[in-house]
Amino acid sequence: MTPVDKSAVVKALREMSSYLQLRGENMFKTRAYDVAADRIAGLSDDLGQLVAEGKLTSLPGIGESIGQKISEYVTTGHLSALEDLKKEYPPRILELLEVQDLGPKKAKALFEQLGVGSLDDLEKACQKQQVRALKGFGLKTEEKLLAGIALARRQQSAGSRKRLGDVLPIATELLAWVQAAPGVKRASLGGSVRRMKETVADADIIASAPDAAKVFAHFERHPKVAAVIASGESKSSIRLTELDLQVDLRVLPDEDFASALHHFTGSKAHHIHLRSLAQERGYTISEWGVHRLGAAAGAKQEKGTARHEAAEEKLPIKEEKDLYALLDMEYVPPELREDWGEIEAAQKHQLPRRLVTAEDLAGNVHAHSTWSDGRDSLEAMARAAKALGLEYLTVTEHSQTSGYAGGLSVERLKAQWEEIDRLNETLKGITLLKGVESDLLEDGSLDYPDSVLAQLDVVIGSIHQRYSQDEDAMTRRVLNAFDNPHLHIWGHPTGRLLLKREPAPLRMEEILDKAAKKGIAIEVNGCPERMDLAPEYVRQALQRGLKLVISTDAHSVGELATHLPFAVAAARRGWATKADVLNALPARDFVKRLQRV
Ligand code: DGT
Ligand code: CA
Ligand code: ZN
Repeated sequence: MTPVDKSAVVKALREMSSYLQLRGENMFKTRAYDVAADRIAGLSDDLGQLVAEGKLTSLPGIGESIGQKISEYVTTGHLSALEDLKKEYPPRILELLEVQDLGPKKAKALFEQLGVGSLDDLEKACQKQQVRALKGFGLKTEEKLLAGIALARRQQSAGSRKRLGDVLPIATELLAWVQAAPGVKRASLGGSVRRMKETVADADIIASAPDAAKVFAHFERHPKVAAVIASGESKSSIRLTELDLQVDLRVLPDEDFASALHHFTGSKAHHIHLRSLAQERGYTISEWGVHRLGAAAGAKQEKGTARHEAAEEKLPIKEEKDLYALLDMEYVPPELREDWGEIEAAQKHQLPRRLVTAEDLAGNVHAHSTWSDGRDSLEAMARAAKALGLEYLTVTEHSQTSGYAGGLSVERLKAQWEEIDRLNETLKGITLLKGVESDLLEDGSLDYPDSVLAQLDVVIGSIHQRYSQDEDAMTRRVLNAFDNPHLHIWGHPTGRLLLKREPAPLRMEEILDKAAKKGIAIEVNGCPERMDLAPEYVRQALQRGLKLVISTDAHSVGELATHLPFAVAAARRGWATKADVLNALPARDFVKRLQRV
């Protein structure tokens, strides 16, 4: 039996609450549905079993009436109370509740008095200045609502995507599960996850095995599967209880594995470009493999004919590199497959010889301990870095202005130096470098006097506050900071938080030009919420000859390791090689290269 899709139950309960709020029901009644939804979402027991045994109401927060509704939904797939409520409103009415500053009472008034039933309706009503005339609204509200609509739209379009950092661990777990399925010979992640794109819509897995049905049966039995969305001859799609993530698995005969893997790795843009090159040479590339066009190929293109089978010769592709070799191209690593110039470079054999890897790094840069807002002691961080085989760790706590993050006063900073000296004496095989992550203040000055900064090995400068500055002010702030000769590294440069906060407005080319002139290194930050700098800017930096540091921004022992793949991926997607990365150097050379005075 397929386990019950808990996320569908949770969604139905939340919708019940929203519709009841729109109707103006009292808060206790509507809250009860939200409480029940939270309870089900956090449930570790099997919901289907609880329903079957009639034990739902034994859960705290789930009363008789809501318990019955959950049972109805789980056993019949319908919730009649919800369906009745939906009939009373236009289909997109709940969009209104996504708008900031628009509660259920106001939404109710907009619907009843102006017939507003969607974001689009609301926008039109605001533009026609109808909203300000309603009782309890006004000009200010109308303006706020327009801004809220824009924000809600952005969230809608982002809402379907997820951060790579959240998806990669679970996708990797599913991959291992598939690899253990009966008869599986080869298996790999595909799609945007394999390309290590910062945000992804779903996870794709490609596998080869003689009997696809057996692999699908195993796949669909993974304990985290909430629902099987579709199960066919060559593809199975499931949705997981975690993240509501969809995972598509394709299983093919092993002779088709490499070309299928290549196809389902994408990107679509990379493929479209590659396909036109193939065509010029008389080949077709598709999810069914690579074929040489036969003499009769043109005639075979009528509708209904399986042209890939009939008059065309299928070429053996054992590995992805065979496919590129056929087109006289260098192998293109998945992270570069975006049609951002990698195809032209591969044709000219001008791709980077070898992209940087985690193993290339000698030191871990940008770490916080309990001295500021980290969760582990400095000694624990040092031992963990050593256990990871690293030669050095840069200690870069927050600076004094970041009081909320435990930023260090000058006295505290100097006290930390004593501990660092002591640890460096007692711990063998790992060197702690004295550093700081200094705020770049509003005017771009650093957060400590020059005399203090001059005593540090590593000075990272980051923007943490006053993100609301306009492009001019923000750009000047960064340019000014580069004039301080004690600044070494520009930390998490654009300040973006994936799916949460846009990059700060910056004139990036002007900034990178100055960084190149001044010898500032650029951080590629591996915190999975950041992955900052974005690949296009990493490339622009490298084209100017700038050096990178690949950093973890670790706030705990665990993050020293878990953040690293995302920093490396971001650098690779910007075409970085070992030679571009300063923390690939031994400690002494690393510090020497950072110094500007
Ligand atoms: P996502 O899921 O939006 O984060 O990005 P992808 O790249 O994983 O896209 P997805 O999952 O829709 O498809 C996986 C790969 O399959 C995609 O990268 C290339 C291939 N693919 C899908 N649809 C098409 C298509 O219409 N044409 C071509 N040439 N390839 C496609
Ligand atoms: Ca995908
Ligand atoms: Zn920071």
